[in-house]
Amino acid sequence: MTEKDVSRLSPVEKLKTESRFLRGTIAEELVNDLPNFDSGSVQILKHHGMYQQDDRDKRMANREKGIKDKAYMMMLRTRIPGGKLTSEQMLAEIELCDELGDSTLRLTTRQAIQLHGIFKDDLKQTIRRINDVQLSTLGACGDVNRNVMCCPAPYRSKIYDDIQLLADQISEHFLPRTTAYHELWLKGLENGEKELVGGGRQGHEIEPLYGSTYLPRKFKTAIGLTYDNCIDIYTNDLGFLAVVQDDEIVGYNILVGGGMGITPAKKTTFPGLAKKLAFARPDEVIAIGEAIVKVQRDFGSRADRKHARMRYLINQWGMDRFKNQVADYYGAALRDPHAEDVSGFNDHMGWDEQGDGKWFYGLNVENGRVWDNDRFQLKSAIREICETLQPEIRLTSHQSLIFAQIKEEDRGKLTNILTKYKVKLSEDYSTVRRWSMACVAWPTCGLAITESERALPVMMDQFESELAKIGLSSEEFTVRMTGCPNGCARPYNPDIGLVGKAKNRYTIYLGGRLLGNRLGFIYKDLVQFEDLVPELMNVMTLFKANRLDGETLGDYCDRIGKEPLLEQVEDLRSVD
Ligand code: SRM
Ligand code: SF4
Repeated sequence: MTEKDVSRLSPVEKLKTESRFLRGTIAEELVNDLPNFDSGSVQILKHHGMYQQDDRDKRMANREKGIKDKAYMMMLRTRIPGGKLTSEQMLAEIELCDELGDSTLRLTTRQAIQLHGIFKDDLKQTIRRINDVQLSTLGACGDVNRNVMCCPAPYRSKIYDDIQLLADQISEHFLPRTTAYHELWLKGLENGEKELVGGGRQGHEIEPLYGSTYLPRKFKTAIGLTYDNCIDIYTNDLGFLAVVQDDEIVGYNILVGGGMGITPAKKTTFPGLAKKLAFARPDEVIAIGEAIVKVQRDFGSRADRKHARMRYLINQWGMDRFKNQVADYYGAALRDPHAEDVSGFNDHMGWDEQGDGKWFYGLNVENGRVWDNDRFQLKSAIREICETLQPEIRLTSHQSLIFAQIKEEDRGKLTNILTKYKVKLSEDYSTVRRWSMACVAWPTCGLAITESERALPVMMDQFESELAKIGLSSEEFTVRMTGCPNGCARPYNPDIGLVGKAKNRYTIYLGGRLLGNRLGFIYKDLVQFEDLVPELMNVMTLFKANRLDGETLGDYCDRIGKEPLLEQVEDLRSVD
């Protein structure tokens, strides 16, 4: 690399290079008296699966009192490929949130679990205890491959076993190899043990895949099924869409370059759906996946983090050049994609048979927050179910969970426990609420501009009652809200996306679809929170009156288009 190239690197690249394979000054900072890490370490810590945050409610309250100090705390994300975990592992996370966290768990939009409110001094203990139950936070965040998603439905069939196995294999194959994680969190450095530093050796000896600077940006992988795109495959950097023939996965369509985050001030940023790259046989996918990661590693932008995701590289190069480069790294030509595409969606909520005489129950968790409060005690219910029935747990990419391996005679026991703790059953949710998602946003997310997790339920109360008035209570469509344009609840491809843009104001996106393979368009910008439901009800009224037979909300909005829709709403208002 020339001096000019080095000077163009983003500051995070310099930090990674100098971190000695993700060590930096974390060890020293862990034993100082400060409640927080310095800004450089914060970037490196992400690769260990954590973010430094502060309670923004407290920050505001403190500011009013003239106190500048922040209430620092850490968020820890556990990587769980395909969202598959045991009752024992779930119980360990619940115990940790009670003992060392803010007493809640957050099920994420990528089938992982987050603990919030962990103090710096408790980090080692928390991470050790997560690892004690064979889970890990390594690679859950940072410039590496993140939690690998796959359909979590626990049907007993080779297809479902195969995709879970592939998720586990890819997760393992793309994990960082540095021993820094083990040294920092799992060994007793505080007892005077010497740090094991991998200095002197070349990057690719220690990190064969990533080298010493890891990837230019986060990288996301998912494995999906054509007839059930519950993991939203098109929003990932890398997707493997299983092509099934005669109950057998014959191969995968490889999709590349999906991603949601945008920076409105930077007009060249855009949300993108993945595009089809090639078809690969099952025994070829990991090697081709590795070649794709290496192309992004070597050619993705390291100068501008806003353009560093793989979709910008593909956009700049075009698919042909990208495909040629992948083939070059793979060492063989790539086949053309198969004609199969996504055609269905299932959220796996409620009761279903596994196919081996046992049952599973998908429990809708509103916006992924597992907690006890005055109205319901979801955390206590999950704890009791895990302790007494010991189900296998599967997390969905819609922030919910599935209790699997339930015997016929235990089905009543499970629902009785949920009812005892006043937990609403999935069957009792309206579809619109059940299929809705909100990102975390306030008070923990440092990037939140508006409320999201705390705002969506309030909006849903109003929306449900207005929908009932026009007879659309059981209409099936998706609503996703985020507290900023980064898009953590994937708001750019559902029927309705609500994206926090300025204080208490949201951009309304319409025209996406449940299948996840179409982006919405901006319908209205900077809409006050209080006006969201009235604005949406205008559209719903038109939809009800003018939809074609069987047409979904997203398809209707896409067919009509933004300007005609706005004009028709104006006409509707003038009639009022
Ligand atoms: Fe996200 C950053 C939460 C899924 C795009 N995301 C963040 C941070 C870590 C804020 C930060 O950087 O300081 C948020 C922490 C909030 C908190 O207090 O917990 C955060 N993202 C989440 C989660 C927890 C939202 C949720 O409600 O579940 C999801 C965790 C997933 C996981 O288990 O790994 C989460 N984030 C997503 C998704 C959806 C997905 O991957 O399917 C996206 C859009 C897809 C994509 O990556 O393009 C997403 N998050 C972002 C971005 C924009 C990335 C970009 O390339 O533009 C950021 C900001 C950034 O990276 O700079 C971000
Ligand atoms: Fe935070 Fe924005 Fe992601 Fe919501 S979308 S969790 S506000 S970064």
